[in-house]
Order: sequence, then structure tokens, then C-alpha cells
Amino acid sequence: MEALKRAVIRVAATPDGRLQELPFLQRSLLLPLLSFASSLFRLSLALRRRLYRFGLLPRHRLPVPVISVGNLTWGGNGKTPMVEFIARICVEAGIPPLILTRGYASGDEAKMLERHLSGTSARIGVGANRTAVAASIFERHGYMKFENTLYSKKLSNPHEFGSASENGKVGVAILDDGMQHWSMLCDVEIVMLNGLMPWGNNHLIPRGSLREPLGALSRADIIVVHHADLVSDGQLKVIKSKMHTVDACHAIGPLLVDRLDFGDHHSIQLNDIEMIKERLGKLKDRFNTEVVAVVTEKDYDRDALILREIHNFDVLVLCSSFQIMPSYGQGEDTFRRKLKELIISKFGG
Ligand SMILES: *[C@@H]1O[C@H](CO)[C@@H](O)[C@H](O)[C@H]1NC(C)=O
Ligand SMILES: CC(=O)N[C@H]1CO[C@H](CO)[C@@H](O)[C@@H]1O
Repeated sequence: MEALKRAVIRVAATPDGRLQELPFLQRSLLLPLLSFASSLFRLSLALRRRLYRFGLLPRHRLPVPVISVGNLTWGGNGKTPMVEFIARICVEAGIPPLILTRGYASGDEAKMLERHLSGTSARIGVGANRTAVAASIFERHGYMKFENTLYSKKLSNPHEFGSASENGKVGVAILDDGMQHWSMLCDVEIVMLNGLMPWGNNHLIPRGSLREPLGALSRADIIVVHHADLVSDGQLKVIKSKMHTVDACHAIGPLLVDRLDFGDHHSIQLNDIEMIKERLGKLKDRFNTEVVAVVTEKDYDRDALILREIHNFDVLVLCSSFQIMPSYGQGEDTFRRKLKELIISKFGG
């Protein structure tokens, strides 16, 4: 059994380009089995997500804001230090955090957190059903009533409030290993990526170590790359650009970019405005979603009216600024120096 476990871990850690290094049995027998299991896993993930999305499985909301910290791949992900770090930020702001952790067999993580955070206002709740654990802690210790202004005052001005907390009532929940814990609604989602192996071998478990397809990153509010000091700048750049591609196609990408062209310096007339409004309305109906109009800064200066007239829609004004990109060792400084030299040589004494 132990040998099989080791073999599975080995396959899950092997990138596609190095499969031929695997022993014959692992490659010819185990690999296809694991690939099949991964596709089943992918299906079950997609199904589970849909069941939650369409409300067929219940999602619980806690009475305090929830920050989830999760990891995309399986295995050591520096998640616990992150949980502790966030807990300290809350403690310092006078918002007592409740850390909800599943607590694996040995409970080592919970013990460590308890020791590190002892003497602070942080509490730790251990148990597989984190909604139930939270409920029992709220019952015993109470929770702070969520008030937007109070939270923002405390977070932006921690020193004023110090750690004076409302008699130990819980103010925020930190959900440890929360990325796939869809039964609890989260307000902030933080995902940890290991810079050394951000996507494992690019396969879902058990064939790899990915716990969700990469698209899941688009749900994250913050992505933290840890072990970043152990990887080259080049590798960090690759990670960053991959994160942006995922982001661009899933999260902020528009469904469609439509355009209306007017001649340069064209002055917008009322009938133009009508046409713009009509087009926006059609797009809104067609996609049944928010439509945003983008105009240039010059358009805005010429016809500020445009913003008032299409007030039913969001209008963004695109402002641009000039920037000299350094190339071949020449950049803005070179340009300034050169220009000064030229002025001096032409007009100087
Ligand atoms: C977890 O606890 C909540 C609240 O006590 C309950 O509604 C829910 O059914 C529980 N979930 C599971 C999977 O037992
Ligand atoms: C730090 C860490 O490894 N976090 C979790 C990442 O996900 C796996 C799989 O659920 C957990 O076992 C880890 O505790």
C-alpha cells in the first residue's frame, strides 16, 4: 500500500516531458488509471460547482465577513503562515478573528496556530463542518455586528483602536483551506501559489496535484506567490503572465467589444447621442448584462454633455499618458539629457 502511495505521488509530481523516466509499470499501468481518475474528478468538480451555483446544495453565510485562504495545488503551500499573518492584521485592528480549520488527523496545524496566537484575541475552531464549528463559537462568545464604517475605521486606523475588542466577540472569520469549501459563502478569496511548482505538473489530482483547473484562479481576489525568493525573475514573469491570461479570459474580459467611430474632432450631436443610446440598449438586451461605454478624454473635453445624456449607462473616460519605455539602455533620462544638451548647444553661450 505504502509503495502504491509513493508511486502515485511520484506520477503526480512528474511533468509530461519526463514521463519516460518513470518505471515501466508506473508508466504503462498506473498512468492511464490515474488519468481516468482525474477526468472523473474534473467531472465531479464541475458538477459540484454547478449544484452550488444553482442553489441545489445549500451555501451558508456567517454573520461576520469571511476571508478564505486556499491553495490551488495539493501539498505544502505556506497556507498556515498566511492564515496567521491575516489573523494578526485583524488582531492589531481590534477585530478578533476566528480561524476555521478542518484539522487534519494529527491536528498539527491547529496546535501550531494556537501556540503562535496565544494571548491574542484570535480564536481557533477545529472541525470538518466549519459552519457548525463557527455557529457553536458564535453562540459561546458572540460576534460583532457588521458595520461597514466601524470595520473600515478599525482597519485603516489600527493604532487608534489598538487591540481593544468588544469583550472577545468574533469580528471576522478566516477560512483555512477554503478554496473548494463552497458550502460557505466567502467575501474575500486569497489563493496561495507555490512559486517552485505553481501548477504542479498541470494535471488534476490524482494524475497531478491541481485541485481545480487553472480557471479557478479567476475567482481569487488576491493571489500570493510564495517561495518567490527561490525562483528566478524569469519564472516569476511566466507565472504572472499566466495569471493574467487566466484573469483576462474568465474574470474581467468583456463579452464583446463593439465600436462606433466618429471622425477626429467630430462634435457629438443629439442624434449621435440617440444612436449611441440605442446601440447600448441593444447590447444590454442581447447580453442581458451590464454595458459600459468608453469615450476618450478628448471626446469628453469636447462634449461633456455625452456623460449627462447617456446617464442610464456607465460611461468611462479613457485617459492616456505618455511614457518613454527604456530600450537598449536608453530611456527617459537619456531623452531629458539629450534635450537639455541640444537646447544648451543651440541657445547657450
Ligand atoms: C454543517 O452544519 C450546518 C449547521 O449546523 C448544517 O446545516 C449542515 O447540514 C452541516 N453540513 C454537513 C455536511 O453536515
Ligand atoms: C498548507 C497546505 O498544504 N494546505 C492544504 C492544501 O490542500 C491540501 C489538500 O486538501 C491540504 O491537505 C493542505 O493542508
